[in-house]
Amino acid sequence: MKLFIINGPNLNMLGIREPDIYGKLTLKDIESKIKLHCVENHIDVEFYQSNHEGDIVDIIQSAYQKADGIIINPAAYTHTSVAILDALKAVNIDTVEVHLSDVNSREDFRKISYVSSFAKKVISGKGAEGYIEAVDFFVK
Ligand code: CA2
Repeated sequence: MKLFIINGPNLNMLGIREPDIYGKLTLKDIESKIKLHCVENHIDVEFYQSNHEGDIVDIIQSAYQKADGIIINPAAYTHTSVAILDALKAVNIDTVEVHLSDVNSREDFRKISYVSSFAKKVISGKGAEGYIEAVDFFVK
């Protein structure tokens, strides 16, 4: 079992600002937690982060015939990107969408997700634990 974990724009700034919304952990801290959980469950994992929509499309395409699952936090592109949705549909790999914050209790524009129409599961508002729950989707 191989998983791609993909994080979108500004998530490289985690732990630096807005800890009240996104928590105190840096992206590296979160990736370390996920890695440990994957090792314990004999899962091979690769981490990606990009601030650029086209790069995220390229990463998703590179998962074709390589990954068994994708865990993605598309960040702001969640609410805008048909390109990311189309890339996920093109590779047709089981996908779990994760958000650190509870997007449904924030601004109305955050309630719209293009990716959700393809994702097998959406996890929102559980902080870093959301990524662990997403890995467990592929374990069980
Ligand atoms: O809750 C989430 O995980 C989001 O995907 C995070 C995105 C936001 O646009 C989505 O609506 C919900 C924003 C990530 C921004 O990350 C920051 C990190 C540190 C400081 C400021 C922003």
